[in-house]
Amino acid sequence: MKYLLIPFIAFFVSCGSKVESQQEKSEEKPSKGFPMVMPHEKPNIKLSHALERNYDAYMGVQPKYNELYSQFKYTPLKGLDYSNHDGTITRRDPSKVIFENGKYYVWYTYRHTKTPPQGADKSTEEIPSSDWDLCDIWYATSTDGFTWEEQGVAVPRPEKPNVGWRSVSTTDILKWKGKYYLYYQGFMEASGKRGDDCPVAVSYSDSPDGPWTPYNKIVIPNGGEGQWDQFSIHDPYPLVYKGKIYLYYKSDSGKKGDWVRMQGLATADNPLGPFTKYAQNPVINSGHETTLFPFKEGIAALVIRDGNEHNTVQYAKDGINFDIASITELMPNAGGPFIPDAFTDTKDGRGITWGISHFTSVNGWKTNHSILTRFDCDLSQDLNDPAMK
Ligand code: AAL
Repeated sequence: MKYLLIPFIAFFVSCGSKVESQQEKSEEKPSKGFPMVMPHEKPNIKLSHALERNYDAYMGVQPKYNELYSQFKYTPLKGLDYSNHDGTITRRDPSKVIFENGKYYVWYTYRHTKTPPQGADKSTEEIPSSDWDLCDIWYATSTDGFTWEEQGVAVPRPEKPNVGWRSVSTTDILKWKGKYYLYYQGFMEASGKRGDDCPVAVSYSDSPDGPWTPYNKIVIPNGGEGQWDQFSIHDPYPLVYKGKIYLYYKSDSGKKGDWVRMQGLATADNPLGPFTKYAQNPVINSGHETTLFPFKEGIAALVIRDGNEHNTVQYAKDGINFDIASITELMPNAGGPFIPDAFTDTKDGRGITWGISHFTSVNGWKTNHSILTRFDCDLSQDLNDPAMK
């Protein structure tokens, strides 16, 4: 008799296990997939590689929530003479903007030559090879950041054989213990004749209005034979961070027509050096010109023109290990931002909202002159923070 019961028992056991598995299933509440309303915090569900990146890499799940995302607006500068467009005058590669003595200051590459640039082969003592050949460092001041008054030369080209006798260009400013330092590229022959082998020189002053004393020594030398920064130390860009001078720079490695532009870091305890290059340079794998600023506890970078990661804003919590924080467009070439805390060794960088950059006019493939412009953006912790204006 009892054997007759076995199938009935098996049936009820299987139902029970079905009920149990349905219960288990309902307890598992199988994922409905990624939710319709994008959560701002990383959801506790299995994500695709791209969604993992979306939560782990960027500062915000969409650009509008990302503090390090911005687009850029441009405004011509009033007060500078823009009447000349024959290529004989250029203003380009502005420094960061500082605020001293109740006004803003900016320094930049200035060229006024008889002819527009003619390329390295046709260059002479008077004919420039490129837009940044036969240049001096000039400066301008402003009370509102829109209308500027050109003050004239700050650092002229020195006499031969001093560093920069051919051209001084692409300067940036450092304020350190009450003194001012202008770092710049010091060309010893026309750019393009391997004159891009320029190292970095520096002049110093007790006032942003000068007079400036050239140190007349190379403070950041070219890299050694075969090193990535052998041929050029461009766009010197000093900040004060972790109690030191963090000077970022760009180099062109590779060969003519196939340049690779990346950014390195050199640090020092004294503005006149010695500077120590970071052992794992380059620290940014893309970018042309250098634009960086303290942000929260780290350093942010505008990675502007070249390389796989051009058109990105990047961030390094330690000022060294950079990751992409956002992707953007129409970035300010050679941007020189106004950074209220560039030299305060801040532990909570406020960011940037405006600065000076340049546009370059190109005849065919030749760059023949550039003009300065103002850019505005929102890469700040608080756009309405009065300190950012
Ligand atoms: C700029 C900068 C450096 C180069 C030249 C002038 O974009 O990278 O300064 O030497 O071009």
